[in-house]
Amino acid sequence: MARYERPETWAKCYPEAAGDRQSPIDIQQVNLKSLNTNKKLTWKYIAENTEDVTNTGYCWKVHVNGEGSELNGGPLEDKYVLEQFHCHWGESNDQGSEHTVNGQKFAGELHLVHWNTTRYHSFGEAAKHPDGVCVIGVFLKTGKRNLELDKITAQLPKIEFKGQSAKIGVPLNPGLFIPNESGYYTYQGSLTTPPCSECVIWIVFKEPMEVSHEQLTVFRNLKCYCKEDSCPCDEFQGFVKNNFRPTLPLGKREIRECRQ
Ligand code: BO1
Ligand code: ZN
Repeated sequence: MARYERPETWAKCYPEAAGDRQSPIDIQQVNLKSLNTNKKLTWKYIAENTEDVTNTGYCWKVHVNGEGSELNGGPLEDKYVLEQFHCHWGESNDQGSEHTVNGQKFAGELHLVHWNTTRYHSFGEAAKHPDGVCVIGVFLKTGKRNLELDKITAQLPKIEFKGQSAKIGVPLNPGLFIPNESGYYTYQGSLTTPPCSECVIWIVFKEPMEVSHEQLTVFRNLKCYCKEDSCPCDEFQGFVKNNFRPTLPLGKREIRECRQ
């Protein structure tokens, strides 16, 4: 994406965005089936492998060296490794999440993006297959300051402009963002930004993580344009906020619930 186009226009350039397995969705109680598995969902991340944080012009994104990380069990048949994590947020605390629950929006949503290393050799290859990617979604709600997230917000003033990156500099365990003892919802969907590939097994936790209003304010100070006036990208002004895609129809899909 050269610049942030409205989601309604994505399908012109990215035909998959008009498909019938798109994300996000509204997770409605009436549609839930229970997840029948005796495999517990488990994850392991290496705090030292969290590398740098980038202002993409659309969100902040932390790149991870997936070595030694592992996500499996629950609805997953294979082993997945962490590639990156990023957030979506609103201009105010009453919106910002991509998924909604019975129509309710949260202040934001963290996405931990994994790909299937049992079957595929790269993220790019995995993204061409229906079981290639697994994204864990965790809702953000305002409350206590999140100390692990502080390691990211501490860097954001250094990457005010699109395209800038900074080292995290300290070990950061993304597993600490995942709520303990929380059930989750799972369904088959897509990437929520172009190319909107229909390759994602979504796992959306029921329990939100708490972040402070001040931490969200730091997110909202990121700019969606480059520092150089000469930059060819055609975005000149504005802050990164409301970077969530509206929900799309569930269609014939099922949402399965794991009550924990
Ligand atoms: S999301 O988690 O559904 N919001 C999402 C949306 C888009 C991507 C990932 C997650 N995009 C892909 C890019 C790839 C890149 C990969 C990992 O992210 O299409 O080019 O390798 O960073
Ligand atoms: Zn996302």
